Amino acid sequence: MRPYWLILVALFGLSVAQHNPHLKHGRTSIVHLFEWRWADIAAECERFLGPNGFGGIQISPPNEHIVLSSPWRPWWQRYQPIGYNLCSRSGTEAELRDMITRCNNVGVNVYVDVVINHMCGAGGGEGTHSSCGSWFSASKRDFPSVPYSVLDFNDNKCKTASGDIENYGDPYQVRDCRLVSLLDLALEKDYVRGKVADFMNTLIDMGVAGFRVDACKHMWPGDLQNAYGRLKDLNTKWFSGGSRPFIFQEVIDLGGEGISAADYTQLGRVTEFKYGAKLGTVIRKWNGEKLSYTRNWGEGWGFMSNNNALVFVDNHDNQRGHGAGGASIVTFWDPRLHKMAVGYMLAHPYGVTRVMSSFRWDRHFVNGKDQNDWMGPPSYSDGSTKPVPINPDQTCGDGWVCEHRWRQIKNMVIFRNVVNGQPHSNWWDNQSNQVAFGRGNRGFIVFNNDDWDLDVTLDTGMPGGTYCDVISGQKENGRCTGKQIQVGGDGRAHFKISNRDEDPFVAIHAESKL
Ligand code: AAO
Repeated sequence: MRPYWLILVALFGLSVAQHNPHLKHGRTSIVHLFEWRWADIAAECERFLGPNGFGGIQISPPNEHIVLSSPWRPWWQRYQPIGYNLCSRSGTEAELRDMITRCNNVGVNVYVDVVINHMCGAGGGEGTHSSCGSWFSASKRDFPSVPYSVLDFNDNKCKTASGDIENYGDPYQVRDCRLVSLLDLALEKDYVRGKVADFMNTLIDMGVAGFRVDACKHMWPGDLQNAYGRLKDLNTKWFSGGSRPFIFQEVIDLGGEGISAADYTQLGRVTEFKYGAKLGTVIRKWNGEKLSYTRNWGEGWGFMSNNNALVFVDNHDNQRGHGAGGASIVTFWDPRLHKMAVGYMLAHPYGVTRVMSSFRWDRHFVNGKDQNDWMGPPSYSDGSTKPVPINPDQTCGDGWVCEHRWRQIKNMVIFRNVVNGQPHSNWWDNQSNQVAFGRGNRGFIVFNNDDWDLDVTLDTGMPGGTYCDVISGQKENGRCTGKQIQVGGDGRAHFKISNRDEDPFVAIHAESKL
């Protein structure tokens, strides 16, 4: 018989392993290519993400989903599964497989957004209006392509009058009832767990590195643990033997509900929603917040432990008023603040970082609510998604925002790789909104979010020399295209940042040295 402690060690090892994103070549960040077509992602891995040190991508749900006409092809139709066939708005199974292979070949991992809590909405109708054309009936709870039948849903378990979640304070409702009327799968059933695991294992065989698991708050941790336990190790064509899939779970926990993020952290990482909500408040200087208060950013702000956190400035929900975080969230619609917030996140050691890459839509506010928060990606009149064209200046066209290609953000992704493993060091602040910190002797960043100039000499902890600022420009052919920073033999350097600069921050790192 195995000693008890050995089993404990084995279990602990298993779950901790699911916290590891298996990023390659010292890379550190993930980018969410929201609603991109597989063909465009494959090209982006080869032409941009690989060469610029991006570690991985989160892709939109690849499985068969409902196709809706009212509203017209909303982005959120992909959060209403019809089955686990792999044809979606982003492309075919063959295109998905090709993309995963090509991204893996340039060292960029693929993380799949999996929707396993539910199928389509109860009012989803009956017919073949699904992305692979499979017939289904929402009212009969019949999804023959899986197959799931009326026996595989939680309708009998839920105790609310509407059958929907009515009170987030009641964990039973939140897990057993329908989230916004979405048909709630009975993940306590061996059969359902098996179907979910088969779906995820198919993706593991194709070479993905892990999963963003949607709506985890609405599933019992024990059911998830069972399903995750059925997952294979990653494909050894690209990952070393015994590598567990990286799991990051979407749990919105801003405090004050019966369910907390901590219920899930032993199973994998969890999305830290407090991070973007707080950082937005600080960068906007709301509620008396100041950048100088972020000296103890991370656990010191009440966030979950560093090893459990997946962090982001905004996500596909809260950039358009869905999910949680509220008005403080800084998105590409406020580009100057967004670049600063993303820069801060990428410079700071806390968490596994995810950068958002969005599409533009026609915002139309009535009484503070965006009437067009449903709008899908740039599309042709038949509803098919447009490719992502790349402009001569490397930005994207046709409504694709491509924040990840903005020089400041791309260069901070590289900064994070260069300083990986170095401690947070050499903090300085002016007790207001001017702050600076380093990462050991590998990098240093200075922010001026005050309404006056910054003009100060700071101890950077960096070796002496001339460095290119990677925000106003970068190092190119042995010279700086933007500001130049002189670090003396004593590690001290003079910084001048006008509050009117296009981007009021400066960053230097070991590889931006001339
Ligand atoms: C669509 C329609 C619905 C329709 C449904 C079915 O919009 O009207 O009933 O189809 O026909 C996405 C869209 C949904 C869409 C759905 C399916 O966002 O609009 O519904 O696809 O097509 C909760 C969940 C969280 C979820 C989030 C949106 O906990 O898991 O809602 N996010 C994921 C995805 C998301 C997707 C789904 C899940 C479903 O990222 O894209 O939905 O697959 C509180 C709770 C949160 C809760 C929010 C939502 O948050 O804590 O758990 O999130 O409420 O309202 C303060 C509080 C904060 C609170 C927040 C908002 O900030 O501090 O805790 O206020 O009240």
